[in-house]
Amino acid sequence: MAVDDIRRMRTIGFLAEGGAGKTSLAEALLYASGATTRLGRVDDSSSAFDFEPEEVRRKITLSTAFHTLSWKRHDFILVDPPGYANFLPETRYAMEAMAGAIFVGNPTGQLKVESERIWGWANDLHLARVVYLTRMDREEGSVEKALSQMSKVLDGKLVAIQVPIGSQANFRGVVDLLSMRALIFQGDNGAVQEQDIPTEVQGEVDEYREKLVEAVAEMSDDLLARYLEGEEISAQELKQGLREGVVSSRLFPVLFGSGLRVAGIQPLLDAAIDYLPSLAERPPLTGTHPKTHEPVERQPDPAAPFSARAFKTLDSPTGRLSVFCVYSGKIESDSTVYNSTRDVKERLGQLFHLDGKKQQPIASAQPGDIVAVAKLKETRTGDTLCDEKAPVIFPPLVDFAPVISFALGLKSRGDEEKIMTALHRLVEEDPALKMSRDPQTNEILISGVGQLHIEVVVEKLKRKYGVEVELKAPKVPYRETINGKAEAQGRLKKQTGGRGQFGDTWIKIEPLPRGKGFEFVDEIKGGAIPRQYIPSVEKGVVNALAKGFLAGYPLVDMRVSLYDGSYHEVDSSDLAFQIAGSLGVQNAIEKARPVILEPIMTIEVSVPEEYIGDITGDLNRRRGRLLSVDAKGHNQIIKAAVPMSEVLSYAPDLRSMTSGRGTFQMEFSHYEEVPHHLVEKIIQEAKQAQAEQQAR
Ligand SMILES: Nc1nc2c(ncn2[C@@H]2O[C@H](COP(=O)(O)OP(=O)(O)OP(=O)(O)O)[C@@H](O)[C@H]2O)c(=O)[nH]1
Ligand SMILES: [Mg+2]
Repeated sequence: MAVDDIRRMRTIGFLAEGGAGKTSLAEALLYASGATTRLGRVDDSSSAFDFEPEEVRRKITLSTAFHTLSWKRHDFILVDPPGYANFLPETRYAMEAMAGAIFVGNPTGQLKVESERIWGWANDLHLARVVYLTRMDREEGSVEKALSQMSKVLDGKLVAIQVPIGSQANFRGVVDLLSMRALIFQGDNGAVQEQDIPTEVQGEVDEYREKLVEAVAEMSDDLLARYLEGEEISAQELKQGLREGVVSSRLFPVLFGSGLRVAGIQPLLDAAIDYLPSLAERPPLTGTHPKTHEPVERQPDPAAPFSARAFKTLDSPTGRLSVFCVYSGKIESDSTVYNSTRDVKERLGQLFHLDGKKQQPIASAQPGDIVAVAKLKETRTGDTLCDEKAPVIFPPLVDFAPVISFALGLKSRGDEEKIMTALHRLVEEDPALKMSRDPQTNEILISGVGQLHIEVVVEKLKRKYGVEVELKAPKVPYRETINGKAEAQGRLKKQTGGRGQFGDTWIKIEPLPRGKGFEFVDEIKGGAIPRQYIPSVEKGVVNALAKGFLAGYPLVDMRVSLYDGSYHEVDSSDLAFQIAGSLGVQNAIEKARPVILEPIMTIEVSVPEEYIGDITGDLNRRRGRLLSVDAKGHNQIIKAAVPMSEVLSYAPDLRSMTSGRGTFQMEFSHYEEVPHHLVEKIIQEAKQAQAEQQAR
């Protein structure tokens, strides 16, 4: 691929909830454009995008994959990320590389919460989108139903630019509302033939053409005035106005088809060219200068200084592969760039485009390109690469806090080092995976987005690095907090041999809303405590909060204010004030009604109708709160909020309750106060664990 004009490039992502049909649609685009000679399918494991063994086995996308194609003198790079909740960090990172996106829905208009979440991220990034409703061969629906359903949850103006002809087995074509011609599907490769509009859809066509013209006219005062005066708006003006609406993410055109049947695919390729922007039409990217910290802008222009961001790392059989998107300038194979995040130079070897797992060597890359390069020494996911003479650092990637943790049981002690090395490499690949040591038990902990995320990690450990581990029930990350306000003194006065230790603090504490964490406020006036000891007090407070009060769990969601105190010219020290701060906050907590918080998960259980009673009854016994029950195909989706401590081993329980027919997904939602009658039990268990630890 060698495009001289970057306006003829389309770097396009597929966005939607899990199982929507993104990968199937991407395969259809490859096939229809001639990039592949056979249609790859998720269901028979022949997709170029889902190639990792863990993906093939589950038939879902776990990791973003890429492919190039050419269509009508435009070069596309397709970006196919996951959609299931457990893998959304990967999706979010891939969105940094997209210049535009195809949002995948279906003609029923039903969308899951993951779709809503991804749509929200796309809004944050001002990402231009066309909406493609796939599964027309299967699902019953209509323009009216799809648009009204989707409009309930997606903010943004959806506007049909096609009306489907027939549905399900009888789905045969679409009417293009711009050209006002019917496009009838021909053969199996997504081609269409133009015909007159069939009379059966004429009414619907007139209705949605009118809505389309109106929506476009509203984009500009001039067009609106002419439209209101009844003047005809030309096809060219309509297309131009629509493009402006899409590029500025004010309009979202809706198309119909079927990825699996390769139906309505050429019109989608055309729409991607006509309406989605290249990177050149995207706003400049803002970063900061690494030395001066002044804001720096990078225009998506090949003539500008080079800048790029590594947004993905792959541990491939041939070594580590860094994938980056070029935002500005040009870069050639075998050149040296500057990693501004780490302040090191990196020598790039051969640059590649990725076609699934295949690497295609390229000589150079420019804005809009997604490029892979092997064996970078220092570069990690999220780092900025740039021209050393014009340095910039782009903002770091969004951090996803882990919500579920497991302790790793090792098959043999000697494996420990091997596992640590392997885990380090997996963490490099997957920033949402965190690894730590339990300070109490010294066990290796891995934390991630959900059960499935962690299970996949365990499989990869075995396949890629030959290490086997067992997952042990995650420990519940309880927290503590306070329900009331209090003030107290913390005073240390000791005479140790010669020199004494003196520190005296007055501390006020009050609760903050859930999720607000910890705030320290310095309200010392008139030098009651010298400046240099204020950080000492804060450090003492932080240490005390980390140790917990009731059961040893960290205290959160509170404001601690230091408002008075006293000191001694000779005997005061950093340490004395740390201890005084720690004592002060502990004395205050005692009076501020301390409580224990527990993590609450949202769980979505999918079961056949006959199990609803059993499942909801069981969730009830687990202190769950039912949120909704909705039909989805042949199954019912039960949604509930349930304390994490009650669902630590839900997977086997659900399996036995439903003879293996139920599935579930779980995600951290928020923290809530533990009911009174359970507090004592948690305190006792924590004490026992501490005692066992000390006995060891
Ligand atoms: N009938 C029909 N089935 C489809 C269509 N598109 C996808 N499917 C099926 O839906 C299932 C999921 O399709 P995928 O393409 O893997 O969906 P996805 O959005 O990539 O899923 P994840 O990447 O795992 O989030 C597969 O069994 C597909 O065969 C379609 O247009 N019609
Ligand atoms: Mg997929």
